[in-house]
Amino acid sequence: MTYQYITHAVAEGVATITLNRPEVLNSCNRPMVAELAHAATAAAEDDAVRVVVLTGAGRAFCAGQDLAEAVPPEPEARPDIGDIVAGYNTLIRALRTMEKPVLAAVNGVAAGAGANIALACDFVVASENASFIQAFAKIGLVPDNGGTFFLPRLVGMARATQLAMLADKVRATQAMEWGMIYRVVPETELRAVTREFAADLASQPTRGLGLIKRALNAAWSNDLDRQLDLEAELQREAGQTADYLEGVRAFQEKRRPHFAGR
Ligand code: T3D
Repeated sequence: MTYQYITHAVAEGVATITLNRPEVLNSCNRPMVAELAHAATAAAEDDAVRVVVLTGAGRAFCAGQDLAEAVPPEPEARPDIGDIVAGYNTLIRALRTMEKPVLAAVNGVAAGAGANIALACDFVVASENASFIQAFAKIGLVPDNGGTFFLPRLVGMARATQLAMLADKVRATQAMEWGMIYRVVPETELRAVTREFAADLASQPTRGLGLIKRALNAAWSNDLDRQLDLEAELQREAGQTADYLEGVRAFQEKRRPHFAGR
């Protein structure tokens, strides 16, 4: 697939996907969502990729759905926007099910779908000027892209209701204090911190991290018995990896481990 609205580069185990419509704050039209889903799926399937970074070009991360394309100009129009949401769902499923870490480097405002794409990632590192807005209620819509799933789990029902119904803007520092995101860094340092963090994640035992992600995903719906069984199954699988042997040997030999990611 040729990308028109995003860029996608792979180097040293890190796939960087950049939303690239800065003139409209990287708001997503339909082809852009398809490109994002395609790039995320490709990164998931590529064994050379051990970490995925999602970020935005220009001053925003993503202002959500492109509102210029969403509604037809006819005054009586009642568009069926189900196809738009279906496209986003493919993206969110790819981000959540790929068994490798996904890092959102949020470089500015993340609104609507943009906020929830970021929250679907395993780590969110935001610059101090970034903010998160569940903009949906302002235009009569419902949070999508997993927003109604992730938000209550991340910040609790009271805050999730506030954010979803009032569409209050949450600044990066507040989001970190509420447990919505991982880390906040000065604007000028976001790029370097992201590069360093992604490189570090790419040197970790990728297979093991992927299995941790599978376990954490399942913990949202499993009871304790099922989760204990799943942990036993995944631990057996992790114990078969070359990285487990390397980790134990490195510990015994008092040296840094060199993980191959398998
Ligand atoms: O079909 C469906 O809708 C279903 C799917 C829904 C998923 C969703 O994501 S719904 C939520 C959609 N997003 C929003 O409602 C957010 C709209 N944008 C804003 O509220 C503000 O732009 C921001 C708070 C994000 C940023 O404000 P500010 O003051 O920093 O920038 P701005 O001046 O508003 O925007 C700069 C330009 O980007 C401007 O264009 P112009 O005037 O310079 O030519 C603005 O129109 C454009 N822009 C911003 N957001 C969008 C957009 N263009 C199209 N779609 C957008 N979402």
